[in-house]
Amino acid sequence: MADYKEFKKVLIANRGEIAIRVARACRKMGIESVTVYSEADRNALHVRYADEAYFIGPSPAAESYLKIDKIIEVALKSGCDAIHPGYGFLAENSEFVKACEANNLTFIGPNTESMYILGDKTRARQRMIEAKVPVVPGMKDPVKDLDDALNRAREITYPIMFKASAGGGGKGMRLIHSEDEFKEVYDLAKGEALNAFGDDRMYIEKAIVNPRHVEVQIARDKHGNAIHLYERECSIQRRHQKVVEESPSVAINDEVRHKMGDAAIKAVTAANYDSVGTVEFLVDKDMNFYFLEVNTRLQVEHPVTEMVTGIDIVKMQIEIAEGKPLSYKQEDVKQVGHAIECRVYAEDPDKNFMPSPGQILGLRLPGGPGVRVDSGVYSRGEVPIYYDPMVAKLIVWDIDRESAIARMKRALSEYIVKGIKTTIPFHQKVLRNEDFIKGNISTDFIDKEVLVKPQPREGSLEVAIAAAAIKEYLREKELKSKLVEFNETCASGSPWKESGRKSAMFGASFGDIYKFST
Ligand code: MV4
Repeated sequence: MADYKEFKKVLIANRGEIAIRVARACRKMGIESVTVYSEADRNALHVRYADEAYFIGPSPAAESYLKIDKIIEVALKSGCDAIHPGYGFLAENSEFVKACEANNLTFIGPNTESMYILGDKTRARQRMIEAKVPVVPGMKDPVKDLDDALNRAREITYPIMFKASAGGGGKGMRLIHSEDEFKEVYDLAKGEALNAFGDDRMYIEKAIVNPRHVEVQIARDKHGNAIHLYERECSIQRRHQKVVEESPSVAINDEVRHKMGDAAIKAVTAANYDSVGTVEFLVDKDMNFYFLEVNTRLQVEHPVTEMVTGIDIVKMQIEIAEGKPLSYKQEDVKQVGHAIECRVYAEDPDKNFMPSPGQILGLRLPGGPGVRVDSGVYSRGEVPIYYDPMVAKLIVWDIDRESAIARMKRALSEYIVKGIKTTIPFHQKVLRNEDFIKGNISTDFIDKEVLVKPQPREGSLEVAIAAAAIKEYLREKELKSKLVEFNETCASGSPWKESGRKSAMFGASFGDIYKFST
């Protein structure tokens, strides 16, 4: 009985590396891929990779990648069966899912009902408590008023986390140490939540001190079959942006690992979830784990799980959307070796991670055994200012953590990006850090360990730095446009050879492209 529908053509409503990752899965599966692009992305790599690409509007995401009507229109006109949202943009927008359904297009992701349950943090918590998934000790319902809040906080005991029901991913969250502090920030926090989410419901959780962030990759099909693909350790974050992820986590043992996997399956089953997804947990120093939230999308860090399990998660996600039953049973899923991912951002680690957009003047990607690069950019391509500054992910696999760290160091030393600043040197610093090497990492790792250099605090200083950076950006841009003109007048053969030949004109800027930094 074939109660599934194989897709022939899929629209990818995203850009950059993830659009390419999805298009690769499509090509492997014999599915045609259609991408969309904004003004700033006319020459983007995802546009060149896909089988077809359509212009959808001006550079700001609100006028292009977030335009539901426009994306649906392209999907219908180009004859697609389904839409893959990637991550970010429309990936967790239930209005978009409804628009897909209304137009007979399959949304490659979960059903709207499970998205609704899991999208609201208090609702998700209630569901998990009913399903007996361990949650952080705290409230089941939002606070009524300040008095109620103070009473509940006294029962839970300080320190507490005051969280927005509509928040998530660290947004709308405050750590509070005392009753006095709570009185002071109560109205402020509610105002911020209202402003950010249009919803000021807040609830209280006991604060877990120096927690680790460990998440479990799951997959559940439309027939009720569910598996987990083990965990990812994501404690190395900066301002709730993950920087390095790995699998397995050094924070847990096999017993806890299996308990977490089971809890994750219980969590998604309780929400009648039907796609691939991620269940986030906090882990305390005694290896107790607590449910935080479910990410109802394909995640940036999915490759580390692919490397240790050998499972193509995007293919699995597409097959679930087609209505196929899972092709793996839990006992078929093995976690082998160790994988690490470094997210490469177009940011300047020496200037407080300020975005560093512009033209890439030279690019050399690492390779060799156990190395994977999911990159959304190419040499001479532009990194626009309009979108997330993550330009690529470097993922390595090796037999154990120590070897994987060595392999990542080797791969980072091969990775050369010219023209823009990236977080590659920062990753090299993290990988040399003694606590990281020992696996001694919690969510305050970066602030505590790596950013030892004091960052400017004063407003005037920050403004001065921003002004200097803009000036530098404009200067470089001018230089680059001259360079492109020059190269275009004598374009022939490989651009690499060409840039090597012309390097004399621009001093050392190209001369060292072929040199490794080890
Ligand atoms: C917490 C917590 C401590 N106690 N909840 C941040 C992301 C969001 N998903 C939840 N977060 C946290 N929730 C309680 N009850 C600490 C964090 C947290 C954190 C979690 C994971 C990774 C990095 C973090 C950085 C700061 C705070």
